[in-house]
Amino acid sequence: MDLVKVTCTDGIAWMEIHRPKAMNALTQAVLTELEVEIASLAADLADLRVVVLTGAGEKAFVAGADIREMATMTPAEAAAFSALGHRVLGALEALPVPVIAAVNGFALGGGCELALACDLVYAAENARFGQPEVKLGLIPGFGGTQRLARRIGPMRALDLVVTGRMVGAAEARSLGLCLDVFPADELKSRVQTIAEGIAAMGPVAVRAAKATQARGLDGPLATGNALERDAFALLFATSDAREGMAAFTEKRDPVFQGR
Ligand code: DAK
Repeated sequence: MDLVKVTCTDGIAWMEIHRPKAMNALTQAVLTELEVEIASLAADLADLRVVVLTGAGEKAFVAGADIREMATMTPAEAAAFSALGHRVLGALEALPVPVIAAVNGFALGGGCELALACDLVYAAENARFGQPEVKLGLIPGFGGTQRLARRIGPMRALDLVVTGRMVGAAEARSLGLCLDVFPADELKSRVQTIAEGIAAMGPVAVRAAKATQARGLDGPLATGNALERDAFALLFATSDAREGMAAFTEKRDPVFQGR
C-alpha cells in the first residue's frame, strides 16, 4: 500500500502516485490502489471541489505501465491489465469535479494516458510527453489510441503513437497536450492556485459544466445543446445561482453553499 498518497484540504484533493524509484511506473498494484482512492473520493463528494493528480519526486509524473511487470504477461493477463487501466482512467474521468494533472516530469505511455484522462493538464518545464509503446512492439493500452486523438486531433495523435517520439513541455503545449507550462519548482503552487480558483466558483455549476460538456461530446451537437439548455435551466433552481447573481448586483463576493 501507500503507492498512492491522497491529501485533501478545503475541497482540493491531491493524489500522488508514489513509486519514485521506478519513475512512478504503473503496476497492477498501483492501478488497484488508484482505483480504491478514486472510489473513496467518489463516495464522499459533498465537499470535494477539485482533484489534482501528480507523481512523486522531480523526474516523473508517470513513466508508463511497468515494463518489467508487462514483460511476462500472457495475452489473457494483458487483456485484464488493459481492462484494469481502462476502468481506473474511466473512473478518474467520471469524477464529477474537475480533475487536474500536474505533470512534473516524464508522462510516457500509460502516464500520458493518465494525463489524458484528466480534464486540465499543466506541466513543469522539464515535463516530457509521449506514447513510446511502439518501441516495445506494443500499442497504447489505456486509451492512448482513443483519448489522444480526441484531445489533439487524429493526425497529431497518430504521429506520436507511430513514431514513439517524446515531446517537451513547450511542444506539448502547442499540440494541446497541456494548457500551460510552469517552472518545475512552481508547478505545485501554480496548480494549487488554479484549483483554489475553481473551488471558489459555484460548485453545482462547475459540476454541471463538466458533466454537460462530457455528455454533449458523446453525441450530436443538437443533443449537446439540448443537454445544455436543461442543465442551464436547472441551475436556476439552486440557491447558488440566486446568490451568485445577487452578489453581482450587490457588488460583493458570492458565498456559495453548494446547493
Ligand atoms: N517500467 C518499469 N520501470 C521503469 C519504467 C517503466 N515504464 N520507466 C522507468 N523505470 C525504471 C527504470 O527501469 C529504472 O529502474 P532501475 O534500473 O533503477 O531499477 C528507474 O525507473 C529509473 O529509470 P532510468 O534509469 O531509465 O532513468 P533515466 O532518467 O535514464 O530515463 C526514462 C528515464 C523515463 C526516459 C526511461 O526510464 C524510459 O524510457 N522508461 C520507459 C518509458 C516507456 O517506454 N514508457 C512506456 C511504457 S509502455 C497494454 C497495456 C498498457 C500499455 C500497453 C499495452 N495492453 C495490455 C495491451 C502501456 C504501455 C506503456 O505504458
